Amino acid sequence: MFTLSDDEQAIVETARDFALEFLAPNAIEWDQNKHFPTDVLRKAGALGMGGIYIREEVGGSELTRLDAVRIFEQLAYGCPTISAYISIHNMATWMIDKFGSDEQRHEWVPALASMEHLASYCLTEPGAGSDAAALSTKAVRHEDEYVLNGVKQFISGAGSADVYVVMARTGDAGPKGISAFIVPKDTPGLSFGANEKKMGWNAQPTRQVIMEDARIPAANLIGSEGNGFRIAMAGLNGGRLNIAAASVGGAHAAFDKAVSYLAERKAFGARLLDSQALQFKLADMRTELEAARTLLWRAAAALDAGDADVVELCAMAKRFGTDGGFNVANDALQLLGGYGYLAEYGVEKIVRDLRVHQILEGTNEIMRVVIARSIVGS
Ligand code: FAD
Ligand code: 2MC
Repeated sequence: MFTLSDDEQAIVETARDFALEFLAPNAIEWDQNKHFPTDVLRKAGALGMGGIYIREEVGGSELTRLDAVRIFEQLAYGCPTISAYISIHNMATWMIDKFGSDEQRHEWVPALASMEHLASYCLTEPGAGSDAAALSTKAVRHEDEYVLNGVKQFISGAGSADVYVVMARTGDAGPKGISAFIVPKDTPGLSFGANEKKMGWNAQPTRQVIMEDARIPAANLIGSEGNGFRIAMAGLNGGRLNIAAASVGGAHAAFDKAVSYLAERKAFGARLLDSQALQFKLADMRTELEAARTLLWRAAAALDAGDADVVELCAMAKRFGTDGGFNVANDALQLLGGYGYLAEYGVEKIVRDLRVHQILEGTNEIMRVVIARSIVGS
């Protein structure tokens, strides 16, 4: 498992080359200009990165979750924000491919897998974040339509995405009253809030998704009524791994920048890289990254195998990888001294981008809730 086959290596190299050619040279500018590079996303789609673990029959690449975490790590080496958006797009697309009917899969997935269309995942609401099963957006069936009313908060890609996978209440309070829907962008009654001003993740928009009597065909229900929360959570298991992979990739880029800087920078009559104190810091950072990657691969293999402990393993890998990735990037910033604080060196941007990975796709406190429940039972 830890030695890649030629095919697996080629997949990693494709993602790496793409990140170095199209993401890394532009990442600082996109951050500063708050530019969402949809043209570059379509190039990623052409390489099969819009449907990494989607079935080939509907245009996907049908790779494994292990391939996916390796791909997202490489993409994040170029830009964590773009890697993370592509991950969210893959998560929403997978939910349709995995739980949708054949008609839905053939109607929606091919254009998503190629990234001709972009997807957003809509779970969080202003009044329901960590306690996602408390969501209050309503979907009421009227003959052959559902009418949706409610507001989704913090939706990545909103306004630019073409397809919104929306979790809404069709039944009683709690997780069993929730259903999942495909809501196209041109749905009457669907609108978007302002692009949020954020600390990081500036190369992708974050907006409210507002539904006011938004009418969609009843055929856009994914699976059956009452299954939406399980579908949403199943999507998040892989999403959590990919977000942690994006933390590891971003942190690795910051680490490499720190090593290069220390090799050039002279102080007290020697290269800073010759200081054993700083070498020890680098040794710890490198160890953190390897440990995070190893746990990620372990959890991804469990997801591929459908192991019984996959939920808690994904939560562990998310918690460990996003905390470790942030800490390594922040340490890299420190190693660059004052230059680490300047935008042009690219490290402060990585720190800002990685900070939110500790909050979204389930906060790291919620990851501890999930892990703890697996220990004590609930
Ligand atoms: P709250 O739930 O209000 O939590 C506040 C604090 O309390 C946190 O520290 C939390 O960990 C802690 N806390 C809450 N409950 C417990 C508990 N039981 N035990 C211990 N601590 C607890 N959501 C989507 O659906 N789609 C998206 O595309 C999306 N993109 C996002 C992009 C960005 C940039 C951001 C910032 C968020 C995004 N989110 C998205 C929302 C994200 O998932 C939520 O912000 C997150 O789940 C936390 O919810 P909350 O913000 O309401 O915090
Ligand atoms: N995988 C598969 N199934 C899951 C699951 C998971 N990770 N988590 C829960 N479920 C199932 C669970 O097994 C149960 O199924 P059943 O009815 O068959 O027994 C059902 O879902 C309800 O689960 P719980 O009883 O555990 O629900 P509860 O309300 O107690 O808490 C909790 C669930 C806290 C774990 C969940 O609300 C959660 O993960 N909160 C965090 C929300 C979150 O991650 N938001 C991310 C938004 S997306 C984002 O940020 C992006 C950037 C895209």
